[in-house]
Amino acid sequence: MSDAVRSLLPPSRTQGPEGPLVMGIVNVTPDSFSDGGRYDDVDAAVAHGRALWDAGADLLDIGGESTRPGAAEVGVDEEIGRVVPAITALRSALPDAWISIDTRKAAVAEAALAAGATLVNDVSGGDDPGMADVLRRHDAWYVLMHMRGQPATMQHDTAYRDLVGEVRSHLAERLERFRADGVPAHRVILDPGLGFGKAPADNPALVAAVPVFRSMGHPVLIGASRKRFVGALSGVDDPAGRVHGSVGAALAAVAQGADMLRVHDVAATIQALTVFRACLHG
Ligand code: HH2
Repeated sequence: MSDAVRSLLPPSRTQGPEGPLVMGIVNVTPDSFSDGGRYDDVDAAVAHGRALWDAGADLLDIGGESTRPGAAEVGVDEEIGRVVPAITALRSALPDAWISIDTRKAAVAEAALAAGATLVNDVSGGDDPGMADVLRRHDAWYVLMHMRGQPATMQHDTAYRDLVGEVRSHLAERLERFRADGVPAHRVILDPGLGFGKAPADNPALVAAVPVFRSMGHPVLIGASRKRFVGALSGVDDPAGRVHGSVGAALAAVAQGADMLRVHDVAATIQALTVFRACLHG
């Protein structure tokens, strides 16, 4: 784990100082691909966040807009109305928890940071020109993810000449832009964006390429959880049934040096990580 990410460790961390940070997913949406409609009222979101926290999550990632392929866009006010009450309630229920906001919109990031979030998880990697200013003013952490196109269209063209090289240079360009806009570089985490404008075979290739992304000098996050490529590799259609395959992808990402994992199934991931690390190092 990189020193930068180590400073995000919550005091109550259950896994000890080594190993990746585990970001538990709390989607307060009606339509997320694997858990839409399950946690979209404040009580359900808090109960789910508490369960993930008790299972050992280091951060809770609150999302108010599905980014599954073909998902409809959500307006700023509606997204704020979904995420801010959940963040406020989670902040008071779990004061030690780090909260991350999964949004592409600077105005939503602003409202979420004001409500107590610490990190902005942006699957667009900074498409909103106002994002840098929000990050700078709040001194926020930022996940800069690679996506080609928009969620509505991202699976229309998934051909790359040089997959890893193109993802790397896109991330490098965006990093440079954020640096020029005064965003503190030591708070930026990179993510190659599994499933976002990628063909099925691209996703394992990006996990195997974690060392390439880490060589850019930033921590790396991998989000494989319950995704379609896991289903394709394992022959499981139902996203909720892809836990074992997702854990397999998570362990491979960690073996390649990933610093953070974004997962739905925190308990299963942490159990596997604990045994994996013990056996890897003897
Ligand atoms: N994947 C999803 C959403 N946000 N953020 C990062 N940094 N990396 C990812 O791989 C990533 C992400 C998609 O998963 P989910 O939130 O479960 O689904 P939906 O977008 O349908 O809400």
